Amino acid sequence: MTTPLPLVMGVLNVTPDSFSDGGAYVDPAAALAHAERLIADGAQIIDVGGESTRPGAERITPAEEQRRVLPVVEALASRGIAVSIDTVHADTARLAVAAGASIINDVSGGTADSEMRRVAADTGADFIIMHWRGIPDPSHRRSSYHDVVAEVRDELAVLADAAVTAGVDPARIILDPGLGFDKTEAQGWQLLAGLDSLRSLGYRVLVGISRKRMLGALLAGRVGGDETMADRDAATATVSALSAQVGAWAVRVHDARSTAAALAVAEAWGVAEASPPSPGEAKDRITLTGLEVFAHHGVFDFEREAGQRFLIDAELTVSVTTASLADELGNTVNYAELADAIIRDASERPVDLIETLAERLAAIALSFAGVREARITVHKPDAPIDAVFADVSVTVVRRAGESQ
Ligand code: PMM
Repeated sequence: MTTPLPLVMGVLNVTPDSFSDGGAYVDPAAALAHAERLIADGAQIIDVGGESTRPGAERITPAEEQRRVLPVVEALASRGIAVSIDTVHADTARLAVAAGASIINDVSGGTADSEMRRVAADTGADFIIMHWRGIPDPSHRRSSYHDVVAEVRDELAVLADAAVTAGVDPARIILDPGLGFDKTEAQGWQLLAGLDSLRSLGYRVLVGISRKRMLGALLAGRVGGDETMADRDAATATVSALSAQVGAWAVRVHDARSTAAALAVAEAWGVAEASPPSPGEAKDRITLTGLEVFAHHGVFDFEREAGQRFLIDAELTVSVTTASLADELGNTVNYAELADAIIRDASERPVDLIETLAERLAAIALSFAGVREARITVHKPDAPIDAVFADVSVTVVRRAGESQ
């Protein structure tokens, strides 16, 4: 996997009647504490919503929505937290951005309020365009599609074009297939499997499946007893990992911790896939740091004459298996001999550049039996620089059998 991992957008519903966490965070102090929990668990963005889009939820006035969300947005933004405002109201979006939000998350994709696109354009905020056909209808009267993937993609493309025509920078647009919003469970899975098609429009893509009914329907009968929110969080985290594999920009989740764990797995898997070790390749390390040498390297005459302190770090990639199995020093790199060899070489034959010295020391490290790779850092902490500084160093990494 070469694409970056999706960002984790933590859901903060400041509503008394939200889909899955209704009522828990209406109090601003509780909302802030929950946001901090989400961040500690691995969220990078907090999506603040004041009006539930749950079927049958009470619609509220923009003024009431603003009363709920603006203090929370302001408090989070003032703590340096990236905030997204989940609203279909242009006024709320504008005030939230003024209070520090950097993303407008409109589940109506800019269709519910005729002013929304203009606000997105004027504020320059990121603009999430979600696909919907109205407040979710559990009886799925509006869920008829011939080809849900193509239709959702094409309808989102039209909404994105409308936003661009209104002056929104295309780089600010994020598309969201709107899982659960007039899509049956089967259509939701088709949309996830077809995320590549949505990505082909060239915009960033957000996935919002967290705790939704389609997960409940999937898990019923697949887990012992009644399925729980924890089961839905585990399933959400799995979707997050799979979304990482298709290059989603972000995942919107209620439980950041399980998704952060799943993304860590996706990352490790992707890294290993991108650079598979050749069979039997060593991955063990022997590391020697802060080896002090007094020597006369440098471009100035006074450096050559007076000499100064150099500190050297050496990290060798080897296999220690044979040595550890036999517990036998002769089967590994003797670090005392390595230190002697480095000190001997570094204190002799002065050169102008620590680059040259690092190169030379890497060759010495590679000359030890079994060393596959040498990473050498030469620090020159007392270098003649007319400024206060902590350290200056050069690192070279050389592999056995590769000439640089
Ligand atoms: N789902 C909900 C609310 N806002 N925003 C985006 N962009 N995508 C979604 O899927 C989405 C959303 C409803 O879920 P909640 O009540 O759990 O927040």
